[in-house]
Amino acid sequence: MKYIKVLLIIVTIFLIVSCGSSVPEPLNMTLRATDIAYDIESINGSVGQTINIQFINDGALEHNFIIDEFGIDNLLQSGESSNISFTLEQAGSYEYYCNVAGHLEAGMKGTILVSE
Ligand SMILES: [Cu+2]
Repeated sequence: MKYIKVLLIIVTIFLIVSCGSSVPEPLNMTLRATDIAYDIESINGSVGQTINIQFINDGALEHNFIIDEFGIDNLLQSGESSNISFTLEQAGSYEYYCNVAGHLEAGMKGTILVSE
């Protein structure tokens, strides 16, 4: 009986250690656009991580979600939502923004920080 307990502890430790070195868990999040801002202005991730964003336009105007480096360009009308997925390949800082006239200038942007 004692032997089984020790074995279970060893197996548990092994599982924890092996999980730590694998691909990071996906980040599932909701991002809302209002008039004229995003509700989240900074997203932190790590290399290899997949980001799944449910993008919702809660505003009365149309709003976009663009990340130039990832080729993402997702224009939504008022009340629409869509799911956006991408994987972080390289460390760095990436800007997301809305290109509807005047919105970026009004501060409708945010940053994705990707660490190693
Ligand atoms: Cu906008």
